[in-house]
Amino acid sequence: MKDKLQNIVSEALSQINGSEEMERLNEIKVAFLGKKGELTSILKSMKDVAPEERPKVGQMVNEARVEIEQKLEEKKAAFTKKLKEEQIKRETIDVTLPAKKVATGHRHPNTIALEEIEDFFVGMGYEVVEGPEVEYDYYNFEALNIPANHPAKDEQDTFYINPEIVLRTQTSSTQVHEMEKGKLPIRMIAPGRVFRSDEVDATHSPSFHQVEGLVIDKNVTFADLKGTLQEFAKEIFGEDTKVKFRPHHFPFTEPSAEMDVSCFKCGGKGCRFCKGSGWIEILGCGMVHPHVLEMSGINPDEYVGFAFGVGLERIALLKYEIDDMRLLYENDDRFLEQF
Ligand code: 2NL
Repeated sequence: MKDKLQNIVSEALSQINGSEEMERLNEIKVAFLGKKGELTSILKSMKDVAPEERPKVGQMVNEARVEIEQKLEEKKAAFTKKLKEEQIKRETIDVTLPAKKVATGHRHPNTIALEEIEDFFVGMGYEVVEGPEVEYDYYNFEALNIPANHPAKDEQDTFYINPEIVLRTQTSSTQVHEMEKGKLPIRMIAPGRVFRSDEVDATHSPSFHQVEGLVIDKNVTFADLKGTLQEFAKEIFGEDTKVKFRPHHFPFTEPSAEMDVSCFKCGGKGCRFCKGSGWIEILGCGMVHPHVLEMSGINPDEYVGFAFGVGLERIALLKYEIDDMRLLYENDDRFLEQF
């Protein structure tokens, strides 16, 4: 009986040692320790053993079971460890490999230009104020001294919702609302979308963007206007930029001017970019017309102001040397990802 047990144990151990995968261990367990297994069959043959021998045989069978079970556990642990090691090896990440490029969005050239403009004026203590795109005719025209017979009011140029309501043609309307509030002094810029009934081409669009500026205080002079806009030009087009003011006419300012900047491409010598003149027209400006102040409830004997208006697209096109405005509205990835 003892020999028989030892044979069973050594057979079990050798099978366990020789096994090459986890599943095999289960088969061995069933074959030796299971209900119909070899050890169990020995227990069943106990009835043939003399009663005084039975405890001893029982103990031997138990020891054999424990030995086989221990060996099974050891082997199982070894398999688990090996599997884990293989998995770690398989899943190792080579941190030295180049990373996949993550596609990020790009700011639209208009946005970049606007943020630059806003940063400059906010730095000078101006407030950024936005207003409605749909306006009363009064705020868009009348309050700005634009008379009823002015060509800008023509249906050819302006989108009318009804005879009293328009899509704003400039963001001055937002500034008129600020003036009406009566909180002085005012230092503000009004950026936003404006509308004009233009055919689409390389330099026109029925909807584009403008940034207007307005300063109202006591003792404001044309020199303040010139100094402010000269610094603005340097900020946007570079430290070496020179500016030139040409007399002009706007109904809402008096005197009025247009400002040119020296060509940042050729430095003023004259090139294709500035059409040989060395100068590029940038914006319109002037001292706020006393009648405009008066209409919004500001006493022109006490307060003076200067104002200016600049086309955002014009700045973006110039700055990034884009030769067709339509590119700004098509949202073609190949265009936008260059910025
Ligand atoms: C241009 C010219 C300009 C203004 C806008 C303005 C606003 C108020 C009062 C007086 Cl509330 N003026 N705005 C003044 C001068 C020129 O824009 O060519 N813009 C693209």
